[in-house]
Amino acid sequence: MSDHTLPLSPAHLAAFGPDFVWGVATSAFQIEGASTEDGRGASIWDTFCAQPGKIADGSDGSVACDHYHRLEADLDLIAGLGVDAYRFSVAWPRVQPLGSGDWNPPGLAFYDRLVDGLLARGIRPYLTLNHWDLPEALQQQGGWAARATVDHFVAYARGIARHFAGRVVSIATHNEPWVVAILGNETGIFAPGIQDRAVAMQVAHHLLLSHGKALQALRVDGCAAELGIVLNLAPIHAASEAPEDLAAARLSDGRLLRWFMDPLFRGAYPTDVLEHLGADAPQVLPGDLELICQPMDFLGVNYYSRSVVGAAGLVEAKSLGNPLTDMDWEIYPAGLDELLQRLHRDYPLPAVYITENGAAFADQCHDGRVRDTARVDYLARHLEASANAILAGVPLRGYMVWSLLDNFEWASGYLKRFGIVHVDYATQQRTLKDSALWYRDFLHGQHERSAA
Ligand code: IFM
Repeated sequence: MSDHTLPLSPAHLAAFGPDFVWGVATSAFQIEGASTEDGRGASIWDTFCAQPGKIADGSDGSVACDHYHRLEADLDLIAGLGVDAYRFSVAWPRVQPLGSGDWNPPGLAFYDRLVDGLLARGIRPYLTLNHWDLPEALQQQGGWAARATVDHFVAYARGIARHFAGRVVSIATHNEPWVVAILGNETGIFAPGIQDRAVAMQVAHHLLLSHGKALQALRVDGCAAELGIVLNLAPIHAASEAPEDLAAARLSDGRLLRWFMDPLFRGAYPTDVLEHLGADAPQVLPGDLELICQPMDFLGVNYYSRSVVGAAGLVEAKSLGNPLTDMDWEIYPAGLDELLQRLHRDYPLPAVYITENGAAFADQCHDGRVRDTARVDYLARHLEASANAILAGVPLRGYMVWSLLDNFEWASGYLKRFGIVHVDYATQQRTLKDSALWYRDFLHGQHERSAA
């Protein structure tokens, strides 16, 4: 038993309801390792990690959590938490090494073992097709900036959906297209490391287009899984009421949230952002926006913090007065409720899932125990905010903790720990942190309440 008490009120606990889906989330590149085994092709993240200075600790994804070789034990670990669902991603270059053409049977077999192992343990598989690890072979042909990549993605999506038909309950096309476009192609701090705003916006458009085309194709194929996309969203607050700060915050909201939500749910890009981009706006062909605006079964929302923006740029989180995580992200649970209610007000939402929420802290493992009180508090307060959103009418249907395991945190390497399970990278020993014990007890309580 964890020795934390539950800070949620009975009304908050009841808000979730018996069908609410509780889960944990990971992604392929961050945990699998085995990056050159069994026919896996290279991804853009393998290439990026190999470039000196790109990853804070000089590390890469070649071993990560060695999940590829520890699958059965990790599945038992997931089952032991009592979750309903496990959100994972398929590494495109593991199943289709060049991103088009031949499939790789050993790669597919790994995900067969994963999906069947989840089902055998009574856990629902939530699959993400693209969690950033684009096959390097496609990057060589222009990556997401090339329109041909859209059709390669659709073929990949169809192959995966057919292969796992009847076994996965949910398929998300992309995880956080803003990150792929902006951090990967405008600021260049993520793979593939390009610094070009026009390229970034073309990438964003092609990601959205590939989402819409894939959804359309999967529906034609009779895919029965719930279909949707996962966005990283946040409230953007203005640094002050001054008109120039308000305008900067509005533009920032346009680039993060409305750039993705408007075409997905309204079939149009926001005009203020298009005007701001000028010549850097993407090339959009007739019919593209209709394709992007497909009906969706769910919207996945990844929430970590808010942003405060002024005319001078992003206000440093440490000046805002709230506690920070180890990423220097402000802890701001009220932003989750605010965000969900705003989405509900502004868009015709399908079912919403919090597909990621969690925090990195500098955890220490002593005598087999990790006392990550701050993470327990973070999770509990965000669950409270989630319950508030449900009580306000938001169609929130599920919540997944990011992340099951400490893992490869992209440009931060292994320096930042997001897991509710501690990983000792030297031994690959897994240790349930207090937050995992707390989540397990919380879920046990929720399941008992539902059964009563
Ligand atoms: O680790 C990432 C994940 O891959 C995508 N969403 C944010 C997480 C924390 O940075």
